[in-house]
Amino acid sequence: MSSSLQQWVDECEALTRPDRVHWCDGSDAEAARLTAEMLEDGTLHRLHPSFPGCFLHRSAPSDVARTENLTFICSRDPDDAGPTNNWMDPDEARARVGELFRGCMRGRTLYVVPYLMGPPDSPLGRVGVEITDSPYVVLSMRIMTRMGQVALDRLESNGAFVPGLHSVGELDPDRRFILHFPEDRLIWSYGSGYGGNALLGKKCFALRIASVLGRDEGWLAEHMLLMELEAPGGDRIYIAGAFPSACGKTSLAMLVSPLEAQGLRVRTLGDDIVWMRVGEDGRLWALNPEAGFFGVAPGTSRKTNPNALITARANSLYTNVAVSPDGIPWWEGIGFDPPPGLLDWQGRPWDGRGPAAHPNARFTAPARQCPSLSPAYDDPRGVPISAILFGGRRHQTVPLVYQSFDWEHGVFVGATMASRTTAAATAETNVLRRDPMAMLPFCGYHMGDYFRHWLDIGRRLTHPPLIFHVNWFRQDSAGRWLWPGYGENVRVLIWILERIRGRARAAETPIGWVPTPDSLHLEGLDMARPVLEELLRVDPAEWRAETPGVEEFFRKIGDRLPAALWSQLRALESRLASG
Ligand code: OXD
Ligand code: MN
Repeated sequence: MSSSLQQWVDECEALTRPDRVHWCDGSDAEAARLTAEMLEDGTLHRLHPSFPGCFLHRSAPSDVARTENLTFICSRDPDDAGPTNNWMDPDEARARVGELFRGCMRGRTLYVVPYLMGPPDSPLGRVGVEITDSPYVVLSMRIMTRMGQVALDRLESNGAFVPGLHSVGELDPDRRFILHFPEDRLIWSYGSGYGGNALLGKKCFALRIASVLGRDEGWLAEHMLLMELEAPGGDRIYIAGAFPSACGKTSLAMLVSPLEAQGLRVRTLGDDIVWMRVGEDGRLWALNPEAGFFGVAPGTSRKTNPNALITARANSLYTNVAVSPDGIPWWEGIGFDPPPGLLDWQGRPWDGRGPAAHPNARFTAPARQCPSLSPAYDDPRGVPISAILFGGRRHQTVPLVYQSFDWEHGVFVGATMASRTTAAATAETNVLRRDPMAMLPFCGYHMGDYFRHWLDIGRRLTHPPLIFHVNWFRQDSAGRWLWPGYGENVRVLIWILERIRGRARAAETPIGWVPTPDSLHLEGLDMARPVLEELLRVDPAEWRAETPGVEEFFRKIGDRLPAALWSQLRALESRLASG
């Protein structure tokens, strides 16, 4: 064992004063013992036998989502955190939150959780070690990462790891802090047991700290899904897609193609996080560092995402879903009526008023169980990316799909994307906010430097992926969805594939290349021509109304915003003026 790891564990033990220290090996026996203890103390509840190895967890009602307002980047220089992050002075953070950690594990067990992000033997793989007093976090990390001996083996050969100290504390939102020390590659999380706050391999390491590692070492850590599209004849391309939380990354990554009989099929590599590097061949190579899915349950049904239901049918944790008296999970949008005697997410008999499942209820399920998992999922090299998608929830203005003119314009498209907020974070929902590259809550450094890093990566790519923006959420004037979404999204992917092959037709508009109505493969889909035209419409007047918001956002980023993005904005304005 690495002496620096032992030393850090000793320091954490001295600070938090647990009754016991347990080093996790990730074994089945360990998981069975923790599960039995949590069933005993009521942290977990058994589900129906038709969900083997699955358990329900009900969180504290004030601890149901990521708390962006309590998440801080503690860089030495506040400018390195930039205007889009909360910043706390690192010394102040250590003093203030150190006080909360002092003695907080008395009466509890301190678990040491070594974990590997990325496939074993991948040059991009990284080790993290989480110290936590939550057995629910341990079981979740066992699903979401490659946990235990595999990580210790890797540590043995290289010694480097990202330490993360976590305690649920008192689960009090007034005593909750999610802290990142980018210079020390260190994470401290206190006062929450919720996935994005407490499973430190996920947002804290694989996005915020990894984005800083990527900046310093020349690669990218992104809030993206990763998927494979197989074309008739067996050709495969790989697509990465950045969408804000709870905007359908999981269902897109697990899409069941209605055109499978024609040889068009989608396979899954990841639904949330992608690490990407420039390959020696000048292409962008990507992998999913995670080993599981932490998916939003509400809205998941046999129609919207059958693969997710199958994936989470065994060996999974369900958090804050409703449940029938005999232990069948239920949530809004599951596709069948609530069973009699339903208990809501807090375990109370559901009275039919208000949501039964929390809108951010989750399943935590092993990737290996996903029926559509790509064989390339575990490839230590990752996969070469042919297309990058950016997208969000936009009810107006933004067409179903458009292609950027080139990489730099694509970076502008990603940098200026916006979306309606969802229940994945504790803040007002359904308000439009700029969420560049879907990284607003996850970029561990200054957003202007992050955009520059994207531009630099582009310069190193001799075969850059094409960049697209997609929007499944456009509505008509009566508020009805124009596009069916889910499996039918494959039709947009086909257009993208054909653009890559240089075959699909597109019309040049001020915002980029938009499909001509006849270039989309819509056979078998009942779509009236006026609806299609509305979906693809680019209205210069509506877009002119967008640009002041972009300008305001760029001004907020300040003088670290690359000049190239200002030029892109001015160029867009002039195309719109003549459009
Ligand atoms: C997530 C999120 O849980 O983005 O993936 O909130
Ligand atoms: Mn996410």
